[in-house]
Amino acid sequence: MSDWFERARRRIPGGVNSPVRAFGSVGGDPVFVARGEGAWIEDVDGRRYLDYVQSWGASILGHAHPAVVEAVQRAAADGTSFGAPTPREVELAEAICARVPSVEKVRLVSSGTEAAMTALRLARGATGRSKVVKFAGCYHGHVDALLAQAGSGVATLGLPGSAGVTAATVADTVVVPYNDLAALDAVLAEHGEDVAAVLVEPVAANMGLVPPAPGYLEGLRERCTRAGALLVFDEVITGFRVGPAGMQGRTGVTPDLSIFGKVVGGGLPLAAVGGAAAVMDHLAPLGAVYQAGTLSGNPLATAAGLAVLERLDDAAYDALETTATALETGLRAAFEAAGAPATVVRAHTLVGFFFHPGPVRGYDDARAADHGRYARLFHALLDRGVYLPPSGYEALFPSLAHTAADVGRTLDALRDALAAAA
Ligand code: KE4
Repeated sequence: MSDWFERARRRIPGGVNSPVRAFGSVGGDPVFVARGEGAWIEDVDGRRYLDYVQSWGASILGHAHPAVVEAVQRAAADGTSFGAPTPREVELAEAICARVPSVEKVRLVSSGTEAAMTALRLARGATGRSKVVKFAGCYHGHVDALLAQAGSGVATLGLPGSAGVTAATVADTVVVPYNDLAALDAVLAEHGEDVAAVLVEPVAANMGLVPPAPGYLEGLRERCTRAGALLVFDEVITGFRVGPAGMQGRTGVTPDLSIFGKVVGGGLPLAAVGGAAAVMDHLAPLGAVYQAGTLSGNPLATAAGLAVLERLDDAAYDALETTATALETGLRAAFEAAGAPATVVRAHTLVGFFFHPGPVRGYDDARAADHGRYARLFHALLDRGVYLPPSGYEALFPSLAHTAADVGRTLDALRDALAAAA
């Protein structure tokens, strides 16, 4: 065990500040990162890795992008936080609204969890309804009411998905399978009048990468409109990643509320919840839905977010999609050549794969994949200088700093790792 991990475990539960970092899904000790630059990270022992985690998608320009570093340094020199409104929060709110037509107003917070929690409370406050529907395998942060798993059968109320979450807290949470409109119909038939929100990742990326089936998002939109429930897109991963207006921009399906994170904060603690003014104005101090945060709209995070958004033009998204496509094609060819039954998925600029013959339509399929094989490949690639997400239930996040040569290097390492594993 590395010295740092040993030291960390003495003072931090599991040695990490977020469970997925502990390598629990893949085994072994986590890499302790000393620094990052572009597509690369360097560990405390000086080993370098091509990084496909990129702070779970936040570092879309790559690590330590000079424009982001300079924007944060300049902001820090003027003070790190005031607990008072600042111009840059307005500029970032305007930048989000300019990119996402469905967002007329936005509230900035410090994490995706906080954005999801706010969206949930806002949906309930705005509709006066209690139930919220989420989808098995989708993750929206560690909000108590959303740490629920599908009860037996599909339309039963949620069961606590974590210790410390009471049955009462998830009593109004209904969990149904992703990509299954009939399951949602059953829920709406039973609870429709009392459903405040249907919360969905428009591309699921927390059960591995599972795109919506054709017509699925349109089906959610139609059903929410009919039931009077708010459709909430959790675009924490897809927002500003798959395009300037996230999946709602790519599909033309317009949610009533959206939550954003990661990219929009440029790797600093910032997330956002946005939507029509008629809904957003229910938030305090205007409305009766309370929500607050000491560091919300933080001057450093808004500087980083603006520095990133202004560099995400059409050419950037084209370049990112080219990189993602090269990865997808190369992964598929390498697995086929190695005779490894795998399903490679690309959702615009996001890439993922399962050791599963496919199709992978939802959480049950994702869990049936060979995660032991993923773990072995993870370490074989780590030994070859490629750092994949330390879990088969995540997605790969190529950045704008990943060059064609980096993708080539990645695929060379993959072919070598698969041959060694054979
Ligand atoms: P945070 O509270 O971790 O900032 O965001 C929660 C969240 C909300 N919605 C979606 C779609 C998300 O993917 C996330 C967080 N993503 C995970 C990785 N897939 C964060 C990694 C971690 O937990 O350390």
